[in-house]
Amino acid sequence: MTRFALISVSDKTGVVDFARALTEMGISILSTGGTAELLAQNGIAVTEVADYTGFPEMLDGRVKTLHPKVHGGILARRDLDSHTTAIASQGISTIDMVVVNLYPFQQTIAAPECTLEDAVENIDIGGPAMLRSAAKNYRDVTVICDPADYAQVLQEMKNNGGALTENSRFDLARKTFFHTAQYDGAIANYLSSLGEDKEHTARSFYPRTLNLHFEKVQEMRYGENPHQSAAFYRERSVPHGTLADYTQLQGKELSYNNISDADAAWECVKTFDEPACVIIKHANPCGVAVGNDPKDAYERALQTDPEAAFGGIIAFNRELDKNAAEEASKLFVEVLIAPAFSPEARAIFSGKKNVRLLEIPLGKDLNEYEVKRVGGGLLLQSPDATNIAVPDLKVVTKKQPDNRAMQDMLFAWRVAKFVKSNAIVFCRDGMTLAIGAGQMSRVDAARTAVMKAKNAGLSLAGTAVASDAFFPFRDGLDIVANAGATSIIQPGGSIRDQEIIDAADERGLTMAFTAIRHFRH
Ligand code: 93A
Repeated sequence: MTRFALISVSDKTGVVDFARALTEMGISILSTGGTAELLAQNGIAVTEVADYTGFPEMLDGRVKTLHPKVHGGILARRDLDSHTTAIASQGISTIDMVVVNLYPFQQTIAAPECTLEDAVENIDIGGPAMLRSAAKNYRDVTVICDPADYAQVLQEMKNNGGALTENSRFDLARKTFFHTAQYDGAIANYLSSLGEDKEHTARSFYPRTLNLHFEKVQEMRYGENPHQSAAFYRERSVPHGTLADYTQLQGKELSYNNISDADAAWECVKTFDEPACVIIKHANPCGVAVGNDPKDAYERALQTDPEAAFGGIIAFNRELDKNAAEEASKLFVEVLIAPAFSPEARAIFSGKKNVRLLEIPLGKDLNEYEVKRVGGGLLLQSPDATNIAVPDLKVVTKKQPDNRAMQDMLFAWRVAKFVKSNAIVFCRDGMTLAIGAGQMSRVDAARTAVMKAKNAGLSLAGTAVASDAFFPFRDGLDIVANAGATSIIQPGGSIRDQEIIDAADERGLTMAFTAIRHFRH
């Protein structure tokens, strides 16, 4: 019996070699216009679908494969006599493999000059119909929607007498329905992002309806607490250098809290250009420092709060080398993250089987949206992507900052962005000295930071302080000044700004406004 594969692809990567390998296994190829032409040019025997159906491609290609001879051949159950006789009586052959990838809708709409007409023409109808028919009939048909699967399919066919196992066909079917759902989701998102104007040209960043598609990476033993279940999902195309781009080199399975804290550590450390180290506990930094090298940065970061760092998550923005690994291995840590680990560093941690080592490429890409679940709903926002520099600051006090105060303020501001609100961060010489995080009042955030510095035996004399939002009253400012701070960086924008500026002048401080706020909840 002749076996048929139907191949119809927009992305023609690898299709010639794949089709050739199929023909060498005795499989006959049916194909659509452009794909058939390419295969024929490469010396592969191919029958055009139009010749097989006796029906020409029409309507500028809108109708190419939407024909009972195609869909009957895919959908017929081979185990039912009624089905096999029905197709035989109509001269329909079974189609045992469907290889389709779709019109590039997502790439089309990504182009800034894309019109609604371009988008509509790139909505594939026949392709998803074939994919869905084949996936539905996975017991008898192999469906391939991704060129990345060609090699594995061929390998399995060779090892398995020319056919895939039912398990593999099921996996491919599942992948296919995810793919067509994502494709339709992209179309729905696009159409519901269009404005009400006649031309539908204006597009909103936030569509009226939203389809999000994520793939499960793992289920955890539990969630934030042992009585909660949990799973981790990853986007189909992960932004380069974000947490989900990780490779785990060793260690126990990542937990829910590990992943959440590792994300905070990594997002913070990657904002620094110099060698930096960030130590996170319960989603807040408990030590951040830059240094001459990773070891130096680590030792400085650890000084802020060695008590809290116990069982923490540590991230570096440089390869973790032997020296830094030796130091970090003295502390009980849950996760270490770096863009690379030297062989010596790997060897040092190989004796500590429980420590999870995550390698993540350094990259500046961010999520398209930040997402927060609320009861029955979802909050979306763009990521907090701003980083300020010296020219963005407005010095509001009589006293001007010297270069050192300026650098300290910028460093403190960078860290404050990653501290849960209300946040007060004391820094000096590229390291944190005290962090007050997650307080319901700003004055308590200041008190907490000062108390923590005292506990750690650290002096706050001559420090810069960052406040993630404006001081509503002068009390918070007085507390940080009493503790020894000499410069303050904050957004400004309070109705009492003048009162706060006067207080800073009275205390002989220098203060700069950023006009940007960094709430983080
Ligand atoms: O215009 S369609 O929606 N109508 C169809 O009947 C149809 N059949 C296959 N698009 C259709 N296709 C798509 O054509 C496939 O999904 C594939 O992306 C593309 C391959 O066309 P060609 O082989 O001519 O390059």
